Amino acid sequence: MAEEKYLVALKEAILNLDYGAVVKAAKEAMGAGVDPLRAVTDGMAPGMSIIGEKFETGEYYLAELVVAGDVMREGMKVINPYIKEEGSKTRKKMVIATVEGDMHDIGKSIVATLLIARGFEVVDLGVDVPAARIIDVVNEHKPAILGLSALLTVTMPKMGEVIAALRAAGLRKKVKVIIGGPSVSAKFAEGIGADHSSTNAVEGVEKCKDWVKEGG
Ligand code: B12
Repeated sequence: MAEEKYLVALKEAILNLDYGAVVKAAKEAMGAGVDPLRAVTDGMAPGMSIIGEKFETGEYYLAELVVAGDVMREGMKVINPYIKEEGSKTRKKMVIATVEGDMHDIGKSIVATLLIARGFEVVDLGVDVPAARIIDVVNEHKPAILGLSALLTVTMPKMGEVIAALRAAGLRKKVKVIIGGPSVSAKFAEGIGADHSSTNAVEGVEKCKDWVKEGG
């Protein structure tokens, strides 16, 4: 299929840690009318996964991880303006954050991008966000959904701390909580009292969409 060659070029630009190539591939893909969401989820994201595997096997070091993250961000900068926001009369709010102690933001940013494309108003708090700050923002913005991201085994329990803090503040029943990251599971979500867990941005965003549809 015609889109495939553009997706492969994006993936290879990430794998080659090549800023120039990712910008070029992203511009060419957008120029050719490739679906911008596919460019992210089926082009650049699979490249990032392979970089992760190379890090795990010792072929790549931390320096390469940092560069790969930056290269992906450069690609996102080109693609983001092409992502059309779905028309929605009452835009539902969503707050999203990577929990305290965790600096990984690529997956969370993809989720935020997809949410905006699906008609949500997104308050993205960034990375390394303490529970107290998340509670303050939920109090202030009153979102329909709170999304939490954690990639490290040591920071996953922080998502449970946020939910406990929501409960303590009397906010838990007012907001749905979705957790995400490569190691989350339905069992883990149940254990910490989250409503849903997702290892995949597209699936997670569909769940959010279903929730707000149900809620009217
Ligand atoms: C890039 C990367 C980094 C970059 C991050 C750059 C950035 N700006 O984000 C840098 C170099 C900073 C980094 C640092 C570290 N990293 Co790192 N990193 C990775 C790597 C290679 C890729 C992560 C990534 O971006 N993947 C691509 C995205 C698209 O996937 P994703 O994050 O999983 O997100 C998807 C889903 O999980 C889901 N999702 C994610 N969040 C959410 C949230 C919601 C609400 C929903 C619905 C869905 C969702 O949707 C996304 C798209 O489908 C992974 C390895 C891997 N295979 O994943 C290691 C990895 C996560 N890192 C690891 C480690 C150990 C570290 C360090 C401790 C290394 C060190 N020795 O210092 C530090 C920790 C820093 C910190 N305090 O956070 C380990 C974690 C092991 C563990 N289980 O705890 C991994 C698994 C590598 C490994 N095998 O050792 N890292």
